[in-house]
Amino acid sequence: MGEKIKLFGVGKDTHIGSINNWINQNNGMVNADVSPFLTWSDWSASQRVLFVLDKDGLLRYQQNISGGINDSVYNLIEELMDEIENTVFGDINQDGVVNIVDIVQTVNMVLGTIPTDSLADVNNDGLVNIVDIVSLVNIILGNN
Ligand SMILES: [Ca+2]
Ligand SMILES: [Ca+2]
Repeated sequence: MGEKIKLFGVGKDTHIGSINNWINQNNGMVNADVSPFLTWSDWSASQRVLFVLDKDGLLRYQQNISGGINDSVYNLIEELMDEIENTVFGDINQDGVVNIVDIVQTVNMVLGTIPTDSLADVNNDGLVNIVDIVSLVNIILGNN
């Protein structure tokens, strides 16, 4: 499995000269949003806003941290890590077991008959395809 937590910053490219201020002298990953700052606009961002997304990419928290980071963020991050730990690898329909139903659901995603879910990207390559179906079969057969 990949990293549990990813942190990255987004700033306006017109302020790239202040990148040391963005990342506070560390090697944090940043993305410079170019004019007309569509990412910035899409997220209704302003300076120093922290967004926390869950493993499904859903926004779980948003706060301006100019005055510091609220303690509840740390609790939320622990909760989100627990959600990841409690996820059964290959359990596409999230019923707690990996079986033929998960394969059928993934086949339907590959065929385009149901929307793709990132859970079905079993080998974590960004695609849901036959390789993930093979990976599921191997999980069920205990060959992984
Ligand atoms: Ca399942
Ligand atoms: Ca995949």
